[in-house]
Amino acid sequence: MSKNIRLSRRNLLVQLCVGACALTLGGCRKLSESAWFTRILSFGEKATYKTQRLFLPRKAMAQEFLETERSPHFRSNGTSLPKSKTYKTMADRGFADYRLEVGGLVEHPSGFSLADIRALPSRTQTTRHDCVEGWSAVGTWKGVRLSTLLEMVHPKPHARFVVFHCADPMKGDGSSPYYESIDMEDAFHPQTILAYALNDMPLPIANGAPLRLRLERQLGYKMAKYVMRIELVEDFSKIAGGKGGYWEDRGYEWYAGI
Ligand SMILES: Nc1nc2c(c(=O)[nH]1)N[C@H]1C(S)=C(S)[C@@H](COP(=O)(O)O)O[C@H]1N2
Ligand SMILES: [Mo]
Repeated sequence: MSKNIRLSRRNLLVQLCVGACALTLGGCRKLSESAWFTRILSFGEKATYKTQRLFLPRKAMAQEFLETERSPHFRSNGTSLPKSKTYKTMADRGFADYRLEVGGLVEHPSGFSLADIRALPSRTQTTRHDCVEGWSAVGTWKGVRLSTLLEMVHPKPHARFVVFHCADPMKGDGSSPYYESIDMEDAFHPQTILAYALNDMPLPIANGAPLRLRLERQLGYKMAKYVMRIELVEDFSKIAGGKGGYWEDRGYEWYAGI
């Protein structure tokens, strides 16, 4: 191979890297809530969603790490203890009467206790969590694949999104519970799990006990903690602010790919 070809190849690689960094940079910066930023964001969001759908194979896996690479401490962010009486009572009883409701556009709406969920086949994965506020942490998560639960309830053909309703009210008056949504492609991704353990211990309350979503190819705010109810829908425009998530209703991108 001539020197020239090697050089130009290197150049191309550098350019590809710069391009890739530019694509992910949006996810590294703390989001401003200003109107102009939100407008730019929603343009970038469409571009990122399309670019990722174009270049990444549909089932591309997020990087997994060794257990020895775990962060010494997996911090908590956002809610660390839901301010709801029902939740606190449930937590005091060790979540013995917790039931995950799965309904909406499904043939068999169902409820699952934690024991039911723990009895299903599990998946364990050590992954890096990236928060939009600029911190990351590596942790080992164990849980049930979301696809396993969905296959049990039989989604109807027109179900397009999975909505996660959480226990934590985001307003002082107890209203505006945290919520999130993902599409069916991410819902059936093998690394999309509902986790009940972190670093070989039962999931701490600070990290979303008894059950939290892990969605390894998107940013932290997509990974709903304290999941109480899962609803399959054709469209989320009638739920809360209509943008598919608590932070999305406040200007964050719906597809937060890393
Ligand atoms: N129900 C709920 N889920 C949530 C949040 C929240 O405040 N409430 N915060 C999100 C954000 S911004 C991040 S970065 C992660 C933090 O997860 P951790 O507390 O396990 O670090 O949870 C996400 N899921
Ligand atoms: Mo976050």
